[in-house]
Amino acid sequence: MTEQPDLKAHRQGQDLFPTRLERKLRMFQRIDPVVHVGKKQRADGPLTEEQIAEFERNGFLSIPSYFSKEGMDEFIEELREYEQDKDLKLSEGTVLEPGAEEIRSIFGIHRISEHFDRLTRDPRLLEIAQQILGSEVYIHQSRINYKPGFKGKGFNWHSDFETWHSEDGMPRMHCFSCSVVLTENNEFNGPLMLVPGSHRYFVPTVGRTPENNYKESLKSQTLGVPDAASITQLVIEAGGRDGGIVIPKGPPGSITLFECNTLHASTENLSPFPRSNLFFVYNSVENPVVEPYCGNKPRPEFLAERTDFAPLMPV
Ligand code: 6CS
Ligand code: FE
Repeated sequence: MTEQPDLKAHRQGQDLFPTRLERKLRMFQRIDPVVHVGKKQRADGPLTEEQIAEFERNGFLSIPSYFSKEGMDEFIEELREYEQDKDLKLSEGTVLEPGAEEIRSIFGIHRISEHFDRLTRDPRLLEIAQQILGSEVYIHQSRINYKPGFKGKGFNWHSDFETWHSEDGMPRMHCFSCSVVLTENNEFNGPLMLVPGSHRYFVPTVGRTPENNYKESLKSQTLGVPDAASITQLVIEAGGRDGGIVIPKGPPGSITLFECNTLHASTENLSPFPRSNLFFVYNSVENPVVEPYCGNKPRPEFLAERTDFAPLMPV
């Protein structure tokens, strides 16, 4: 572990989370809270104290069958329609699998569909977001990850915050993702893999970010991947072969909340069946993005909200 970031230098303009440099920097301890409310108000919301404590300790919390399976049907139907929609396939926020015609992700889904927009503001999710972040919130990014059967490729190890900080200009760790399972997630279909406790460290990565990096990184990520030694260290600290990597499993309607800095990855989907998850990234209105810290021009708005930081209102 290296020395902590120099807060005095930060006040003079130095980046608190230096990353994507040519030289390797060692990981250091997190400086921001994980749950952004005091002990007293923590009970104010849908999550129990046990659940909040688990999220704080592990950097994620999975709740199987949070919504009913039937409640997910309308969303799955809408997805099937998107698969047939040629214009949508060509549009900027749609990412295809490397070398294939299959849809990998659709970004900005809450801007495309009223259904999905309403789900981001469903009190059952919105109140969780407010409870964890201790403030009003807005959507920094939304997406559907498709993972078609046989062809769905994986995502290499990364912390989302590392990308959102360097490429989008998200100042601090005051943000988390909510993944909603639309089709069962199991060990065969390329599920999300998380490293418990990894959110407590920031791992700087090596390599300058080229302009328009997102065109590559959303298909296959190479930059922003921590070095093998750091990943190994975090997995060993989390229990190594015994619990160092966790796969939340569950039927449609299950949710996983994971902190913006939790190390995660996923493998290919070699099962015959598609696996679709929805992601809503809730950011605190106190943490709106500024200019990207990597010095590049900002990524497009379908990847990162840059204009509308108005608090989400419940439906
Ligand atoms: O670059 C991004 O913003 C996205 N990429 C990954 C691999 N995860 C988070 C995020 O959606
Ligand atoms: Fe990610």
